Amino acid sequence: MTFNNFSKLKLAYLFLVLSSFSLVSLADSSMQDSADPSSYYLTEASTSFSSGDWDIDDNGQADALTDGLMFLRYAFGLSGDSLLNGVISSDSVISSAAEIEAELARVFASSGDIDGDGTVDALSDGLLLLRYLFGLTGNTLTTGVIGDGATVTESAALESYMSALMPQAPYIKLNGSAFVSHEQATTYNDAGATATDVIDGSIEVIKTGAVDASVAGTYILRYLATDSEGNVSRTLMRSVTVADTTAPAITLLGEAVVEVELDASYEDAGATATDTVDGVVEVVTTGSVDTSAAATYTLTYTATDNSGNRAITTREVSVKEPRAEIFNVTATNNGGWAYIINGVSKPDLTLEVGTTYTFNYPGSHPLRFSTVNDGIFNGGVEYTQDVDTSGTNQITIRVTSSTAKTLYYYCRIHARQGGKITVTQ
Ligand SMILES: [Ca+2]
Ligand SMILES: [Ca+2]
Ligand SMILES: [Ca+2]
Ligand SMILES: [Ca+2]
Repeated sequence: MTFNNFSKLKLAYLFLVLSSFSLVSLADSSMQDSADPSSYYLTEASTSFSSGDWDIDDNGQADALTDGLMFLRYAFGLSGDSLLNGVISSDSVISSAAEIEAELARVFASSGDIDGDGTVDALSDGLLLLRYLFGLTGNTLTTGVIGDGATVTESAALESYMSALMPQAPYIKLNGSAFVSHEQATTYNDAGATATDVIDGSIEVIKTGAVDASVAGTYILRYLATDSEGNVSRTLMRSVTVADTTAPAITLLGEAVVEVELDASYEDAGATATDTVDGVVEVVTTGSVDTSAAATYTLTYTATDNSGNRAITTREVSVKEPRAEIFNVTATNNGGWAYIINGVSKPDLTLEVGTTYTFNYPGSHPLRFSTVNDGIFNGGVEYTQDVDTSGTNQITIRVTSSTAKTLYYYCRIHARQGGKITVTQ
């Protein structure tokens, strides 16, 4: 390699090292996705982690874009923010620049002189480590970075040296968030964790703890992995909070919009409610319907589960405006008197609740009502509830839900002149 090429390569690395841009997008890396503070959760201090290996930020593994770049920047003499910006794993347990610098100082002193020339140099030792952590081997590891005084120059020897300082315990990483809110009474599927080891590769994660999704509470799950040499990863935890946050489902019985005749009786069909956790839940109805006053009334149904989640639904009940109807009444004698109502002789009448009926009768045949056929001529009495006889040759009856269901109209003067009345809602 010419001096010119060597210099270009050095400058390119210098740019990479000093760049303040995020380096995550520049290369494939096992670096964490983001600096989400809830992405890990340790049971205890990571006492199992030794300092002095390439895992500078103590997240459990040595990565090019975190530990490797940190080592390189440190070798360039950077410190503080310019040393750490963008290169700390989100699951690192080291939080201060001082701790990182102390760890770097240890690694530098004990192992930093990778090529054995007696000094720790960014453009030789630093780049060797960065390349190694990127997975480069052979000539691609060593080209352009072995200085004149190097005593270790063969890639195999360099790889062996750096390999010995890779963290030996498995690296464990939680899938999903460390703090999970889970809806009670729904199936909980844990996202688990993954573990990798520099020697064993992908290894099994042992999870302890369980979530009972049917019972509200906070559950702790623990994850760890052990490699073939018995090295144990750090223990990660996940906190799963199971709670009922779903309101009951209310089922309205009957229609949501109801019309009722004036003065009719109204019996509400009500509503039922069920909750995913509490089962059948009581429904409280508020509001009322006054069928004697034409208006629209709102009934409100509320169901609350044991966790305080509340569902509300309503029904509109409209009481109709009053109606009126007039019967023209005459009388005829065909061997006995008979009322003619709207042209029909002694008809059976049907009267509806909510309507006021006016009978205009001839003066000599005063029409009256009774609950007994033919009224006073058959042992009955005159029916007067909601009946008005104050008009001249006129009687009105306001038919309500409390009006007798069967009535008879008769002439107060002549027997067997009337007929039957049926009252309907
Ligand atoms: Ca690390
Ligand atoms: Ca060196
Ligand atoms: Ca191992
Ligand atoms: Ca609920």
